Amino acid sequence: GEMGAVPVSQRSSWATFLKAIASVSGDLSSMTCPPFILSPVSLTEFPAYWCERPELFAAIADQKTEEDRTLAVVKWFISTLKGQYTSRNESMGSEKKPLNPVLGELFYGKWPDVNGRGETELLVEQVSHHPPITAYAIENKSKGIKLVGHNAQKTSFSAGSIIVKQIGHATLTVKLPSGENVEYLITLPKLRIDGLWYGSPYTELTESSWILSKYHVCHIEYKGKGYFSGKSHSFKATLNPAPGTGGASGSHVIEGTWHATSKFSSGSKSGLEFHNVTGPKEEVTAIGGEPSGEMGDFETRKLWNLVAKGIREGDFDMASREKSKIENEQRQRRKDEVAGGTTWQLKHFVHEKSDPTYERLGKLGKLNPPAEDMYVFKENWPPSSA
Ligand code: HCR
Repeated sequence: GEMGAVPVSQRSSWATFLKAIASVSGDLSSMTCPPFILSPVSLTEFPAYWCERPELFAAIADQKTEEDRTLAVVKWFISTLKGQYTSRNESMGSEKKPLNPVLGELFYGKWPDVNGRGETELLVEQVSHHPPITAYAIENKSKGIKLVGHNAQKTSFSAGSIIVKQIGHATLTVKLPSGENVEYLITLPKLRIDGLWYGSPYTELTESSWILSKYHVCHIEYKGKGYFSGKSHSFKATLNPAPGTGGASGSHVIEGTWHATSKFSSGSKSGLEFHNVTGPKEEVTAIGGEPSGEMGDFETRKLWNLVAKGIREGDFDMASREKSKIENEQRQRRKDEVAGGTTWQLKHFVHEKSDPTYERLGKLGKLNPPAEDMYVFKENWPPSSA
């Protein structure tokens, strides 16, 4: 077929890129792409997609029963998928290659308190460069809800598509009025990026992911065109009581398309609307992380400012010059560390080899792998203004 969406002058470089990804597998992040497919946004901004419907996040805390709470978690989770996986197609015309964050890159943001839902804070840190790993914490303190997670990607190429296996997980902790903390382990779906040859990549979700707590097991299956309902972006979530809870609540099935709406059925009730993301979302407000309220040199929008400007305005010479500056600076830092016998210190997270919550709750979904590492959030943010 024709490379319809690729500017004529970039077609041979796009073909070269596609041939290269077919042979390089594992990490696409540092591969050079033709300009038309570059995004001016760094991957450190992506965790904001978890909370673009802050009222759904806050609503988790307002539920009275374990079952309603789990359903609220599932509803919030499903409602994040549209932003996570289709928003670049809406804002930039297709999926694009995000900026590859540097080690220690930071992003801070918040969603304001509206109608008593409480303020939600976001903090992101790039905790590894090779391979790229991003850690984040999102917290609504007034509601007692906190999401902490990290993610990395392992990419491969199959039948003309990029397959992205997501590594990492998130844990949502809800502090109940009784003082009890309920944890939900959230795993991440697999992605297939199609439309590559034409130069208009888009994402479809495949296989399945889980939301696991000591009370409930929710398995979410993803299918594209031609399955379940025949529609793109379809999913089917099955929610059951966790083994050993005595089946205190029934089984529920939620089906629909994650970028639009879904329906809930349970026992005699069926066909009730479950989630609906056809309405507006609320983008995060970026904030400076310095005590003065300014952005520091490692904060993504300051660090990549000129690269992003070049990409947005079509000045790719400036973009690539400024990108080289950042990369050279990074190489020099790593050399200096080796020479000085020091290592980079993370600001907000501590890396641990295992995650007890993942191991404990993961058994309920027979997760593979049965164990994963974690980045523990140091909870020292924001610095208390004395
Ligand atoms: C795979 C991907 C980078 C990673 C992006 C992730 C998985 C990051 C975590 C978010 O929570 C969800 C998310 C959404 C994105 O769909 C996914 C990106 C899609 C493309 C990008 C590749 C590294 C770029 C491939 C290059 C192509 C587009 C030319």
